Amino acid sequence: MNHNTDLTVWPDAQASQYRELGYWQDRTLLDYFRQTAAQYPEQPAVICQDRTFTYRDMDQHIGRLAAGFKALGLMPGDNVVLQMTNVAEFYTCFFALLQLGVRPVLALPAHRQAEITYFCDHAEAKAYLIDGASAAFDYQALARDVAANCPGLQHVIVRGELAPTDDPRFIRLADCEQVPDTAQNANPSDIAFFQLSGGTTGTPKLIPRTHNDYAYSVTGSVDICQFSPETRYLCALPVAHNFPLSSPGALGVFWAGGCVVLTQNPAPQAAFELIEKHRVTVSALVPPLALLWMDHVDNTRHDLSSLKLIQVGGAKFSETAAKALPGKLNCQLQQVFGMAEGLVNYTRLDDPIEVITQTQGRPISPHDQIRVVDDAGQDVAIGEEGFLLTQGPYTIRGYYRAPAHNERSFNQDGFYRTGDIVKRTAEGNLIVTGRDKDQINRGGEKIAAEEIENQLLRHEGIHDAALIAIPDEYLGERSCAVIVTRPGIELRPIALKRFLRDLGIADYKIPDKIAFSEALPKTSVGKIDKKVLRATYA
Ligand code: AMP
Ligand code: DBH
Repeated sequence: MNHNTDLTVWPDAQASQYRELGYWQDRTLLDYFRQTAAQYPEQPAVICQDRTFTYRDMDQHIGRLAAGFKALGLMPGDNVVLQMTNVAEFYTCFFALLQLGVRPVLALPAHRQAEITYFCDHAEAKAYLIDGASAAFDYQALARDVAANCPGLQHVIVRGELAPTDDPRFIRLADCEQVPDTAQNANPSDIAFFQLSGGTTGTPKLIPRTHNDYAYSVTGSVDICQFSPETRYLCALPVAHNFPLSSPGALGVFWAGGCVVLTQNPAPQAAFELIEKHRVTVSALVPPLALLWMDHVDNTRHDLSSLKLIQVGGAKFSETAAKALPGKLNCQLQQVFGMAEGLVNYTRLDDPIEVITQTQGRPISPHDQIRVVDDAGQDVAIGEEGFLLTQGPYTIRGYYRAPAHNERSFNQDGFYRTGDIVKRTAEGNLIVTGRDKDQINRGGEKIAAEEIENQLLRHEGIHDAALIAIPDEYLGERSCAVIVTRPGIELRPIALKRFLRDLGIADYKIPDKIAFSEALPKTSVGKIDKKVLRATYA
């Protein structure tokens, strides 16, 4: 095995097998896009508010941006942080960077100074690309703070008009466009970009995805979900997230020649209007959004009859909700259980309704290896609960520059320890029943408990802190911080939330609830006993 800390490669035997099977095609992600662009140049590829981009438009923008990024000095193997809202420029920037062999870290719009600064430092990013025209948040102000703390950043590239700044590193995205350059400088078996892990540790982990492995996950997903040139996909989740990017997501749409309709606002009113206007056929939702859409569908005047399929994933969708969705939205349901590290499971469109409502589906590939094991690492029987381990043609073998963490997250045989507790049915479908990782899944948004605990412990009035999940009707889980203050100190929840926000932490990671306790319960080995805490605060 290659122990390069940047990219842990697949063993030679597997790599050759994946090539022989045709899974790894040794083409870049941009090659797939360009193939469609050549086939359907006039077809709309992306609708972004009142702008429609055909495949040819997109292709030309990509070439112009690639030329401009190259002129700025971005080189193959450089890393950059890409933080866009749901706008067409996310895809043009993404592909332009990939064309040059420059590797974007796919930050989420919710990330703030703490996260972005960490990404810039850890990846030694040369540039930071933002949506400076967002009405929802001032990303230019964020970028000024980030840039002040990251001397290694050479460019801040801004979609929209530049706000006044003395920092000469700021440049408009539109000013990057040059005479198109289509020459690629990317190696399909190399890192294409970085996804972000939901995380379980003090610092977020970067997930290196190669062209070969990612392209295969998309191609496999397109087949399973039957995307075609008729597909009109409403992207209501953040564009950079693995689910709407690749399962089959926007890339799946591009592979098939369909059209991505973007929305900044996933709420029912806005989404329903777009579904009617653009005759949307499919969308991907997290469970709380699916519930919200279901709640509002009876009161809408919009015609949703074009909808054929709603995918739900990111967190467990209850069987009750799963049963109700098809009748409510008058379309099919597909459950999707995936992870940015790789493995994606789908219920199939022709599965019996019980499978669709009661399971989270089965892997994309016949060569995804699934193990469900007990504490001792022994395989459990069908129908028994166990820890899910996996390896396969599109599941990573290691995080980026995290050797100590990799020791724990992968076993000797290269299996990724997902941290999910599942049961496998006789037909091979997985049912997610729990979690063995110290993470809160807040309606699909993952929070690493240790990351927030570390931040809380920076407060001088706090002696000890634990972040736990508490049940929530809509979100599935909410976060609760249990705090032990130092003797004689009194703290108010509102002040603590403010403290975390001032540290520049994304909003969804701020604890929903803050409770105070005299002491935290400990296990026999002296670790905080979160089971007891969860039972106490549920
Ligand atoms: P991430 O590591 O941030 O990509 O999040 C992946 C994790 O989300 C998985 O390991 C699961 O814990 C959770 N997850 C994703 N989809 C589902 C689903 N359909 N049902 C239950 N949990 C899910
Ligand atoms: O939660 C996830 O990360 C996820 C869910 C569905 C994912 O990465 C995916 C599909 O690809």
